[in-house]
Amino acid sequence: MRKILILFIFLSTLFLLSPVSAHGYLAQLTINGKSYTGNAPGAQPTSSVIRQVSDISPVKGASNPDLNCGLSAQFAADVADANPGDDLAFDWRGGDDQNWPHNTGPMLTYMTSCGSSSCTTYNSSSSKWFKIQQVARISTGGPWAQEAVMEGFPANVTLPSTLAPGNYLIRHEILGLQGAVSVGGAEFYPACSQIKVGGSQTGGPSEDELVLLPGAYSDTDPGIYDPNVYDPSASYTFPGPPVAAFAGGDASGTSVSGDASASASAAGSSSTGISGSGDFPSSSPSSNSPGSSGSSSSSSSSSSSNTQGVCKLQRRTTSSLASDVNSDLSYLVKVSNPHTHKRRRSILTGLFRDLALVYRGS
Ligand SMILES: *[C@@H]1O[C@H](CO)[C@@H](O)[C@H](O)[C@H]1NC(C)=O
Ligand SMILES: *[C@@H]1O[C@H](CO)[C@@H](O)[C@H](O)[C@H]1NC(C)=O
Ligand SMILES: [Cu+2]
Repeated sequence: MRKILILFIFLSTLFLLSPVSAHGYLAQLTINGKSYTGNAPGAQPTSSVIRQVSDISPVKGASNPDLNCGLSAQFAADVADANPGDDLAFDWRGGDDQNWPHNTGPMLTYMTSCGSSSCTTYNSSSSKWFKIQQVARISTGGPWAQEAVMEGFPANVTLPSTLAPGNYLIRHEILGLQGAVSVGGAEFYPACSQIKVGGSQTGGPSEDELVLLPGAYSDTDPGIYDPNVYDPSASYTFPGPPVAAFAGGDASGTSVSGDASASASAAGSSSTGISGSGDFPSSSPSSNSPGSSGSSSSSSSSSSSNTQGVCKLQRRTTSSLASDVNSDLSYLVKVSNPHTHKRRRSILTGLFRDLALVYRGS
């Protein structure tokens, strides 16, 4: 009886203390000091420049169609004005507008042209994307840049200073690699924002820098399945194409370990599936490739096996506080999963210690 009582107290405490926002979404984009609010997943959408996603959970599986702009991303009603060289700040939040919960994995930024009309109804599912920036650990042996986001700071991106004017989607992506020691464990968090770039620059990507999303990644890419992800001195290989040369190339990344060769081959393998939907300024070497087929023939054999269980359970447990013993137990099992956040682990360790003391004293 006493054991059951203690277990009950333990479970109740656990549910009251446990952070529920294990995942998150792009809550705000700031361009040169002007802020645009994003709609939380599930919220009645208000006019925004950020495409609303359906859930704070990650996209799982490198060939998942939602890798494009996030889970069931919807068109947004507004467009933000921007100029080449502008500073962008992406403010990611956890589900309850707490801080972003992850600190492991890179952040990558892509863009695609929406063509001659505004991005408000542009479907980018077969669009060609180029990379403008990527960050991993801030230095060899240092924390991932993503850790600053966990501490409440936005992720910073600068628009290429020679970017040609036009309508663009800018896709900021966080990879949650806390589970990347197993194939399929990586969490993808892409978020697309609609911008209109002014000015009179002429820069753009070259054809071989363009990729499909999904298409550019595979679940077994070294930067997606990464057994050394927790080794601070291990080098990191970014997935996807290199940063476009006009945006500074890979040298522009703050990461010490951008790897153009590995990622170039990944991009190359998907390039047969690129359709001609991106139209860049004529000055750019990348005019459309009309002959190519539009079908996304991503060769990655990724299992899109759904491993979102942890997130689902966490939300279920809060909505039905300690009612369903089965989900409580599976929740406890999940706690030992490497996916689980460090902070939660330390809370749990503390709780277990306290309970052990109470129990022994009885
Ligand atoms: C874009 O097209 C894809 C493929 O047809 C579709 O699944 C998706 O819902 C479309 N996106 C929007 C926002 O309409
Ligand atoms: C973005 O810039 C701000 C201001 O300089 C800084 O405090 C923050 O740490 C930066 N974010 C990241 C992820 O490095
Ligand atoms: Cu998460």
